[in-house]
Parts: sequence; C-alpha cells; structure tokens
Amino acid sequence: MRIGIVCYPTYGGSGVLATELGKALADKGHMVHFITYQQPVRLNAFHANIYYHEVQVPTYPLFDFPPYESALSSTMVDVILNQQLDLLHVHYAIPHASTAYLAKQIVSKQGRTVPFITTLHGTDITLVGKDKTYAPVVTFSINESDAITAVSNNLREETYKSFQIEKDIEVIYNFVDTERFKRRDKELLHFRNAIAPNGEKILLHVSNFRKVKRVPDVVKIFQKVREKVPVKLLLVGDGPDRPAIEAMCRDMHLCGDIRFVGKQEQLEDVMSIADLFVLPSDYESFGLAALEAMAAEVPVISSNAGGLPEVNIHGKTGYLSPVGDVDSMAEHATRLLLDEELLATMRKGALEQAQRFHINNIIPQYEALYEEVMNRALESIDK
Ligand code: GMT
Repeated sequence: MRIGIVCYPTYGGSGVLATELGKALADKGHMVHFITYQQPVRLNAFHANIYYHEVQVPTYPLFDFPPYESALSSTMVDVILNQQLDLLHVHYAIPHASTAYLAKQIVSKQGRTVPFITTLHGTDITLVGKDKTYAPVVTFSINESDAITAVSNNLREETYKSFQIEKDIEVIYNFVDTERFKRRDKELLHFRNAIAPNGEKILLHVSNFRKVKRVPDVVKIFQKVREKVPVKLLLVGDGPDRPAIEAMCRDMHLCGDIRFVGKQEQLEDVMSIADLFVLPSDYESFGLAALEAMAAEVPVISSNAGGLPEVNIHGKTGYLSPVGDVDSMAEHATRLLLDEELLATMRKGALEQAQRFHINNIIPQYEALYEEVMNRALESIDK
C-alpha cells in the first residue's frame, strides 16, 4: 500500500508512535510518505520505503498567524496526487483530521478517492480538543474520518463523552519494539555509574514537562524515597515546566542528586539503567513512555489516571495511586527498592506486560484496518 502519515514531528508520544508505525509498515514492504513540517525525531536513518515531504509554510507581512492548515492540506493534495497514495493516516486530531478532510474533498474533484484514518492520542480530545474554540471542527472532522482509532479504551470512552461522535471508534493500543528496548544494563554500566556513582538506585521520569505530567510530584516522590533509600533522579525531556522544576530542586536542596539530561534520542539506553519509572500524570490516554520503560524491565510507579491502568497493572508491573497522592507513590517506590526479590518479580511482570503490546501484535491490526477502509472506498466508487 501507499500510505501517507501525518503527525507532529517533535518529541510527543503521538509523533513517536506515528513514526514507529511508519517504519514498521515500511519494513513490511509498504510505501510510507511522512507529511510533516520537520523531519520526525525518530526518523533518523535512511529507509528505502520511506519518503519525507516537508510542509512549507510561507509567511507574508499580513499574516500574524501563517495559515499552516492550508499549507498542510495543499501538501497532502500534492503527495496524494503525485505519489498515488491509497490512504492517509493522521495522528492527533487537531488540525490533522480537518486538513485531511479538506485534502480528501479537493482530490475528489479530480476523481481520486482517498480515505483517511484518524488516530486519537489523548490531549487532542481531553485537553485541547474539548476547548470550545476547537470542538466543532474536531467533532466534524472525527465524524468525517473513514475510520477512527483510539490508543486505549479510556480514550475511546472519553471521546464519546466529550463529543457527539456517530461512528465506531476502534481501540488499537500503542506498541513497543521490545527488542529495541531490551535491557542492556551491563553494557551501559559506565552510563549508570555516571548517574549513580555509589551504587544508588535510579528513579527515571521522561516527559515533555507540561502541567499535565505533574513533574513537581516526581520531585516530591523522589525526596520522600531519598529519606529511606540511596537514590538518584534522572529527568529526561524538556518543556515549559522545566525552569520551575529546576528552581524547586534548588529550593529543596536536591540538585546534587537530580540530573536533567534534556531530550534524548536513545531512550532505550536511558530506560536500561533505571530501576523505577515514575509517571504521576493528571491524565494519560496510554503512557507510551511507561510501556517503553516496561520493555526495559523497569517497573512503573504511576497515577491511576486515564488509560494508565490498562498499561500498568497494579502489583504486577508496578503500582497505581490516585493523582496527587505522592505519599502513596513514594511508599510504593520505597518498598520496591528495598525488596530486591519483589523488584525482580515486578521487573519480570513489566517485561511480560510489554510483550502484550509487542509491535508485531499491533501492526497487523492497523494493516487490517487499512484494507477494510480501502475496500469500503472501492465499494463506494463502484456504486
Ligand atoms: O503526553 C503528551 O503530552 C504528548 C501526547 C502526544 O500526543 O504527543 O501524548 C499522548 O499520546 C501518547 C501516544 O499515544 C500517549 O502515550 C500519551 O499518554 C498521550 N498523552 C496524554 O494523554 C497526556
């Protein structure tokens, strides 16, 4: 198949997932065309079946806001027509679903039928999409999608609760390449020693440092654990809350034990040296970073918000606590770090759970959906 993938190319989970999906589809022989405003971060090597089309957004003195959506739709039209795309798969509803709808309408005037699939990722529904400035367009474009998927049951339910959706939303879970994230702690001992030179345990948090991630809770949990266990905190990622978190570390006199390493491309290395992954978010539709940690045998201490209970199984792969309950999260983390036998059992549980979301189990679900959508489109032409 010739598949167009539209996503945010930055470090967010939706872009990561879309890029990994495109790479996996290309490995299976599909022609994959990424349509994004910059090279997706995980698209860092040449692949014979992958093409990248940059969305250029020309500016003009009249524009306070350059019309990105128009540029994106026009690029979609160009790629559909010149690369003979069979379908478009857009990740994150805003603005990708409405731009795909427009592109579909434009090419239909030239006799081309190109269906589009919208995958909902989380904040496009729960945070941004619900805002009344976007909701009518989001509702319309989701309903106009030829198929809709959500990355968890929770997100599917949230979408039905927040919008008037008339179509079926299929749940296709996020996935992980467990081979890539296979724990290599012995090989990476030098890295571990650089972070924890005296054999301390390592707590890890990876995010885009936005309010929804509750990074201050990570620091509070760390402070409590540190009272009982020699431990270091590794903070990976960057975002608007980072300066406040750095100030918090200074005020709490924790800077010596907390390492900010910014955005990292080799997340598998970072995951490999961690003992526990901490994700206390206000909401996660899924928690892809937690899944990648589990694939590296890292148990997860998380909140029980959104789709996290579908990923992190309480008492098997880590622990769940109510949002904001830092005492409970710290207690769970401390208990685990002080009990090597329990930690080993949970590490095994985490890896087993990650295998359920193995890339090879999930990609065929997308391929089956593509077939179904294309067949439906062909039937509509025949009528
Ligand atoms: O977590 C973010 O803020 C980034 C966001 C995105 O769309 O890039 O992530 C969402 O999509 C990920 C991939 O499906 C999910 O694993 C995250 O849980 C989800 N984030 C939220 O729901 C807050």
